[in-house]
Amino acid sequence: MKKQLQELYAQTISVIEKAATIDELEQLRVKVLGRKGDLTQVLRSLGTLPQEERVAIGKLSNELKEKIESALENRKTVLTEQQINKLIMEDWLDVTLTMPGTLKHYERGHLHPISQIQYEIEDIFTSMGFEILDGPEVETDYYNFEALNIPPYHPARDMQDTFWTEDGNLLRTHTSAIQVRGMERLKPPFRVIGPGRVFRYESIDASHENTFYQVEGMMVDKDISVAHLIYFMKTLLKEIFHKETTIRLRPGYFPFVEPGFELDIHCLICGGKGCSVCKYSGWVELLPCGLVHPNVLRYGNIDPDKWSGFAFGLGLNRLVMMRYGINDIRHFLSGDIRFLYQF
Ligand code: FA5
Repeated sequence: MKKQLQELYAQTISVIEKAATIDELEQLRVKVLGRKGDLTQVLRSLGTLPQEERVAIGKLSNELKEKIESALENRKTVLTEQQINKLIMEDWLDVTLTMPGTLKHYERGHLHPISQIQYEIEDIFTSMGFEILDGPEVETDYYNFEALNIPPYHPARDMQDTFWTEDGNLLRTHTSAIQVRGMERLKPPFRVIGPGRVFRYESIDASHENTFYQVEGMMVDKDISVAHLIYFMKTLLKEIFHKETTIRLRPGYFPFVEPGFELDIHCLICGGKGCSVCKYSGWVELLPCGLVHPNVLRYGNIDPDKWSGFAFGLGLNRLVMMRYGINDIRHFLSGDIRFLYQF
């Protein structure tokens, strides 16, 4: 029996050394040391041996069992290390890898065309001494309408229908709300612009969105006149289009300015021939403006007998459309990456 045990041991050790996977080791462990394993059977049969032999064979069996267990453990450690090294070699990732490399196409993002032009406008106005203001997109009725000389009963509210929250606030319909907040905070003289996103309950077409961008502008000083207003508007358009553009100024009604104007630009999509963007009129409404109404100055705690000002509300989407010849406002929010890649 001693010889049989030693052969079993030698055989087991040789298989352990050759085992290539942890699974193979486990199968071997079950075959030799499991409940019905070869060595377990020997230990079970000890009772049939004479006393002397039983002690010697029992001792030997236990020694060999311990040696096999430790050989299994050692081999398992070696195989685990090999497996980890293999994974490291095969599955590694070079986090410093950029083009040129295995990546065929490396996409770089860029600013949306509306942001690009907004930043250009901010540069133009800051170079002329204007400060940039911000305001909340969810506004109160007071800042969006009331302080702009549009009381609750005023029909001008109908032109700017919007989305209301359950607590009586609204998604601002124009950036003019920013000028009211600005007047409360600043002491005249001052010059500010307020770019931002605005919302309206609107029928969508080639030149109307329900979510679009405006840039508000306001200058309050002594003896501000329409001449100042036209100077700043012309400077803005010249800087943006890098060429003379044909504009027209016509009377326009906004309760917060008096007199009020609509500044239209000759449609650059169709060259004035008529298209869906200019509604076949050859002109695009771009820049309503006017001299600030005395009531609005009073709401902003500014004395209209001492100070006067102009204000404008530029339609940013339409300006970008004119600059790049974009023939439908819906492209801006379409999320179509082929559109965005062009800018
Ligand atoms: C206003 O929003 C006034 N707050 C502008 C203003 C400010 C007048 C200061 C006087 C003094 P209006 O609703 O016309 O005005 O909008 C201004 C510009 O936003 C329009 O000329 C147009 O270019 C753009 N706009 C208006 N509605 C839409 C729309 N649904 N989609 C895209 N652009 C629009």
